[in-house]
Amino acid sequence: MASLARTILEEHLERGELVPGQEIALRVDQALAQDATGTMAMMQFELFGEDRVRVETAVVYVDHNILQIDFKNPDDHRFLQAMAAKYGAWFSRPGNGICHYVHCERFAKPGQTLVGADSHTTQSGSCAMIAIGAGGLDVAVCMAGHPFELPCPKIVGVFLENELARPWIQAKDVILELLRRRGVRGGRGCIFEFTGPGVHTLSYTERGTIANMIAELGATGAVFPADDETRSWLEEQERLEDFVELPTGDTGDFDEEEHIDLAELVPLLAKPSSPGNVVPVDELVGTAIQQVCIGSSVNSSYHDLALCGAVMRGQRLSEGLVSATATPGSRQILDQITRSGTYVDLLMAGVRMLEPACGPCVGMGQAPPSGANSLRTFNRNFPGRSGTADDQVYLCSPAVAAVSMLKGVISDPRELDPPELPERPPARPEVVQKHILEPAPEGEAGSIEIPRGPNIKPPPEQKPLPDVLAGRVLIVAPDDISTGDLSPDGATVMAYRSNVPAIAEFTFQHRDKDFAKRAHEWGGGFIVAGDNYGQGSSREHAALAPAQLGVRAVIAKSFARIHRRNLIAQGIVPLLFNDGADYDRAELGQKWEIHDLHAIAEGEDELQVEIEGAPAFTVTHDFLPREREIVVAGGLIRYLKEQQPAGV
Ligand code: MIC
Repeated sequence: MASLARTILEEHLERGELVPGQEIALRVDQALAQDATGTMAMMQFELFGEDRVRVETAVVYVDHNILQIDFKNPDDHRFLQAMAAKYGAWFSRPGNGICHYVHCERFAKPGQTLVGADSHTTQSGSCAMIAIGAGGLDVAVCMAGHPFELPCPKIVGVFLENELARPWIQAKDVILELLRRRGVRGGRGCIFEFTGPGVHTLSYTERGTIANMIAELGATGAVFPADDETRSWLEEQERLEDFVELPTGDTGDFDEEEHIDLAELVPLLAKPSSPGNVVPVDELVGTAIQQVCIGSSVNSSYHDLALCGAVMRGQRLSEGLVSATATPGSRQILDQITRSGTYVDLLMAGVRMLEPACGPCVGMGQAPPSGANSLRTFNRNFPGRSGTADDQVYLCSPAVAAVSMLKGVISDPRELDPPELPERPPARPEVVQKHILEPAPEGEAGSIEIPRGPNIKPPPEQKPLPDVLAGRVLIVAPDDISTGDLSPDGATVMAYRSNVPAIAEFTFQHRDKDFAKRAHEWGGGFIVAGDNYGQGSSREHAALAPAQLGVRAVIAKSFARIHRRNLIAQGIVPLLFNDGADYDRAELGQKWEIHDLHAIAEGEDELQVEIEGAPAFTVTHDFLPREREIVVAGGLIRYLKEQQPAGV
C-alpha cells in the first residue's frame, strides 16, 4: 500500500515516475494567488490567451497589500477583482482573511492537488491534500491548463506519539521541534506525511499550523490524514460532501522517518533572525521585549486567540511593551472571537485588534522600534521583514506570546495555572463565503473591462539566453539569503509588486543599498551566493527584479526550491559551484565569463567560468530534462512559446 502522499501524487501524475529527484508533472485541481503575487501571475496568465482558468477551482485573495496609503494597492485590488470575474476565478475580498486560512475553510479538499503563489500554500496539506507553493508564473501556467512540474519529492513519515500537554504546549512547538532538528534546509525535496497515533489528537487548525510552517524547512509540502477530525472540520464548514476516505497510517513506504513524542515537547522559540534558530524557552526566559504580535496564517485560529484572550482576561499589557497586536486568520474567526468574548478580553487588556489579513507578518504596519526585541507567533523572522532594518524578531507559540505579553519579558507559560477558556461558538461559514465573489458567467465574462492603474506594468519580456555570459560579480552573498533580502517585504516596497522596473530598485536594499545602482552602472552581472540561496517566500519578484537589472546567472552552493525554479522560469540560470571552495575566490567587481551555456540543452553538465587574472573553475547544475530547455530558451514563457507558438 502506498502512503497518502504517494497515493495523491500517483493519482495526479501526468508525466514521469515517482522516483525521488526525477522530473514529474502533476495534474492540478486547485490554484490560488494573493494580491502581492497575483497581479503579476494574472498578467502572465493573460499571455496564454485562455478565456477561462483551466483548473477546477482558482481563487484570488486580497490579504497582503491591504494598507491603502495611496492608489497603488487599491488599483491592484480592482484589477484582480475584474481579472478573477473575467477569467473564472473566485475573488476573496480584502477583510475576508488570510488566503491560507480562508482556503482551508472554504476550498481545501482531501485527495486533491493545490498549487499556490505563496510559499505557505502548504497549509492546506492539513486537509489531506498535496498543497505546494510556487512562483506566480508557474501558477499562471497551471491556471492555463498545464500540469505542474517538479522534482519528485521524497516522502518523510513523521510518526507522532502521545498527546500535546495543552494548553501550554502547542502545535507551534511541533513544527519548531522539526526546525530545531533539521534547520531551514532540512526539508528540501521532501513532503512530510504526518502519521502515528498522535496525529489524530491534533485539531484541524493545529495541523494547519504545522503544514504552514513546513515551508520554513524548505519542504515541498506536508500532508495530514483525512480522518474524523477532517470530517468534522468539513462538516462545520458545511462541506461534508468534500470529505473522502483515503489511505493513512504506516504504509511502510516512507523514504525517511522522524519520530516525535508530543508529550515530551517543551515550549520552543526561534531566535533572531531565522526560523531555524530554535531553542527551548528556558534559554530565553527574562529576555526583555517591547512588542508582541499574535496572528499570521500560522497561528490565527480561534483557539490560538482564545487562549491569549483567556490569559489576558482582566489583566493589562505589561508597561514595558510599546505595543501588542492580535490578528484573526479570517472573518469567521473574527466572528467567533467576537461572540466568545475573546475580542473584548484582548481589547480590554490593551491589545490592538487588527483586521483579518497578513498584516505585520509581512511588514504591513506594526514595525517594532529600532533594535527592539519583538515576540511574534508568526512563521518567519528574516532580517528586516518586520519593516525595521535592525529588528530582533523571536517566533513562538500563542501560549508563550500571551504569558510574555503579561510579564513584559519572554516567559515560560508552564509557570501559570491554565486559564478557563470560553466556550467556542460554532463557526458560521456564510460570514466569509458571502464575500467571496463568484466569477462572472462565461457568457458575460468576455465583456468585462480590466482596469489597469498607472502602477500596473506588463511583465517584462523574456530575452534569449546568450551562449556566453560576461560580466562582473555584483555581490558575494552569504548562506541563506532570503527572498526578502532580494525583494524586501513591507508596505513601501511591496506596493510595487505590479511594476517590475520600479521594484527592481529595491533589490538587496537591506544588505547592500548600492546593489541596484551598481547593476545599472555595470550593465548587469553575476550574483554569487552560499547555500540555500533564495529561501523563504515564493515571490518571483526576487527573480524578476535581478533580471530587470541585467542579472542572467546566479552561482551558488545550493538553492531553495521555489526560488531556484523562479530563476529558471524568469530566465536567470541558477548554477552550482562544483567545488564549494571556489566560492571563497569570488570578489566583488571581478570579471567573469561563462561559456557554452547553450550546451546545457544538449546534456552538458559542467561549464567553465573564466576569471580575469585568475585561474578558471567549473560550475554545474541540477536541471530536470525540461528545465535544461527552459533555461536555454531564456525562461518559461519563451519556452512555451517555442513549444506552442499559437498558445502563448
Ligand atoms: C511570505 O510569507 O513570505 C509571503 C509574503 O506570504 C510570501 C508571498 C509574497 O511575497 O507575496 C510567500 O510566502 O510566498
